[in-house]
Amino acid sequence: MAANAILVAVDGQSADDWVQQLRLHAPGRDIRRWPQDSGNLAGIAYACVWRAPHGLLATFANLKAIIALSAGVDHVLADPKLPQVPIARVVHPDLTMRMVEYIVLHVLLHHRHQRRYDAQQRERVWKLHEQPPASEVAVGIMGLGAIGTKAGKVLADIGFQVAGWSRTQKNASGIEVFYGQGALDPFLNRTEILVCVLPATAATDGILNLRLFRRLKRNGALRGAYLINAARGRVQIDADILTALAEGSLAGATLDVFAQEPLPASSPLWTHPQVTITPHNAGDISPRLLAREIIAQIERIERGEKLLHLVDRRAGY
Ligand code: NDP
Ligand code: OXD
Repeated sequence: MAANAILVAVDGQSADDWVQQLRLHAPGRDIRRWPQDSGNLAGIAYACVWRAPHGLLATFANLKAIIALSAGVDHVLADPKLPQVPIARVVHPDLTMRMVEYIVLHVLLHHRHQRRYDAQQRERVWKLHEQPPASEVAVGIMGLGAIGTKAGKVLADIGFQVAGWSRTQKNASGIEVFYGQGALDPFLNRTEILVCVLPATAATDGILNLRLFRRLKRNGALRGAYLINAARGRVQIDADILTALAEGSLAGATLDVFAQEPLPASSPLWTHPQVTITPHNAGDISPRLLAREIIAQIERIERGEKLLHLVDRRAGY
């Protein structure tokens, strides 16, 4: 019999949710949960994965496609035994908007001095700080894909001067576009609040480093440049963030992602007064809202159609 089972291999708590929601949208289908319910591995045709152990996918001899349950696919592409089947990732309005919420929230927390007011409240201090108009603050977004473009448009609607940086040329209304390595410095030189939503690839590893922070424009009223990294921990160098904060090339940072997650308790980032840390929750993927799309992806393959949101293995995203 031809392989047609769907396997959910998810590192974390949502595996049961995924299985339940996928079954709801494809009643009667053979949907399994790794590892306890993997069954005969030769029957597995579709693997839905989030941080599955390396080497696992290679044990499914009849695999037809890999569906990453995430926007970023670095966790899939890092598998040295990755089978040569198509890989799709998540692009969904719910995930995009959650990321946009996070980005706008943290841009505004900095822009409106909210962290300073929080500290003042603890000390019962009543003191105003200069608040520049959004139209005089330059936000720069690294990564003008599904998430970066939408976040840029919302920030531009609020009134910020928004620019984006991508690998290839883009057209996005309300956003000044810079692309390619040669345009990175001009993009940084005009950017006061830097948002990173790049994928983690060989080309972006460690890109958020001291050299880059020193090229950012410092906004006097906001006491310097600000970094928001909601991409992947691999793209930032923690020690360089600490140095940049100490020397003033960064006034502060919001970090959602880290090379090691959970961030070790020993990291000095936890207690740094200018750093805001969140536990990789900028975007959340809801099995309830996404399961229908995942089943639709599988049905596309079964109709002989191409997957949507295919990953380009060579580019790494
Ligand atoms: P997309 O693939 O739609 O966009 C990626 C963007 O990055 C594109 O504009 C691409 O350029 C650009 N890019 C890639 N490589 C380079 C490079 N070397 N130099 C310049 N630009 C580059 O991804 P999404 O917007 O859907 O997601 C972006 C990332 O956000 C994910 O890969 C993931 O790591 C992260 N993420 C984090 C979440 C969280 O909870 N913290 C949740 C969701 C996503 P081009 O347009 O030219 O291809
Ligand atoms: C993603 C994530 O990439 O949740 O979707 O980080």
